[in-house]
Amino acid sequence: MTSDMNNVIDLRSDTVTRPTPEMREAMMNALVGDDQYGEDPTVNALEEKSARLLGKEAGVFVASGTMGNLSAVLAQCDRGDELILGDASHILWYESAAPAAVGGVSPRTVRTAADGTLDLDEVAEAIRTPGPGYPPTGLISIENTHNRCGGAVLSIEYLQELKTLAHGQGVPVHMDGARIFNAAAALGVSGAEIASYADTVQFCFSKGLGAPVGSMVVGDAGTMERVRRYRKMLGGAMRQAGVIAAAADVSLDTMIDRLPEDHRRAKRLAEGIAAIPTLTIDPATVQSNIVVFKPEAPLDQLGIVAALREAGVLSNDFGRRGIRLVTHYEITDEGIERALEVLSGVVERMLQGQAIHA
Ligand code: TLP
Repeated sequence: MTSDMNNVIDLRSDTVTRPTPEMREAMMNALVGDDQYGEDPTVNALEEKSARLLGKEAGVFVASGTMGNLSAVLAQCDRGDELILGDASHILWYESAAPAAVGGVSPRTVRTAADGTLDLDEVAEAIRTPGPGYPPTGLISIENTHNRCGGAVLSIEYLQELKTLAHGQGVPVHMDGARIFNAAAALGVSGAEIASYADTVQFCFSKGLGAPVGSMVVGDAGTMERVRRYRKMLGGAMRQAGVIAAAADVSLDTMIDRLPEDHRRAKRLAEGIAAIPTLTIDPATVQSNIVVFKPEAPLDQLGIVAALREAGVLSNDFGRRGIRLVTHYEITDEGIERALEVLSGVVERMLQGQAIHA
């Protein structure tokens, strides 16, 4: 059953996607074993396939993107180390301060630019020189695509420069690539090309790829051994996890190539929104499947989110950044057009209401 069939257009996130019939079938038939003995063939195959796909030595299947990011941070930072990351990054905003709270790793934030990049001079300045009073820089984390920056995609040139800077100072790079395949689709390059500029990458099966559960951390074999140990410590080592790995495997085979459809629909959504008075968005900035627009005064942002919900269109209040809409495989062309009609009706009614009360 899709969101459209339920008559609700759920644009809150691509995390809301439900498994496809093919995924459910694969889950039903999955070969399983005890993964903590390394005996789940479906998990083992998924880890190998994911590592291969991203050009890395090894992979570790984890329960969520948050667990993937955290175990990658713990594997590469000691307590008291600093983690350089953007002030708009998902790790900083939405992961319950996990690196600090769980790992004793101190976040050192650098401004995130509108295009999702961290200014390289600022990063260079943030990297510590050794000294007894300074916390060592353990890791630099970047996000690609960038959630709070409206799905912005980091360019290959930028990734190259960041890697050169970081490695020049002996600091590894982690990529929160929850949506790395969206980035690859947007740039027309392979996931492996993008991943080659980071030491570790976390990506999610449970977002645009439509699988119900799971993320993967990939990197060199030694670091992945450490990730596996931290996954256990975090309570994330599973048993017959092949049941969920089977759906993730189908997502790699069937969902990556269709991501450009989501990007096309996001673009159309952005263009439609740009044509509605008092809503602000530059469609040229929409590079992947995330659309963030800003209602201008006198429109009330929370009022719009509530009125949309009432009319069966679900969106996300994104604070000062505006309202976030995310396209995914359950959103059709008709869904986009209907969402635009509803949004334009909501705005029109609000503006009329304002005029009456003026
Ligand atoms: N993002 C969710 C919310 O947490 C905001 C969403 O709806 O977009 N990295 C990035 C870039 C993400 O967008 C997310 C989830 C995660 C990590 C965390 O993944 P999960 O939710 O699996 O822990």
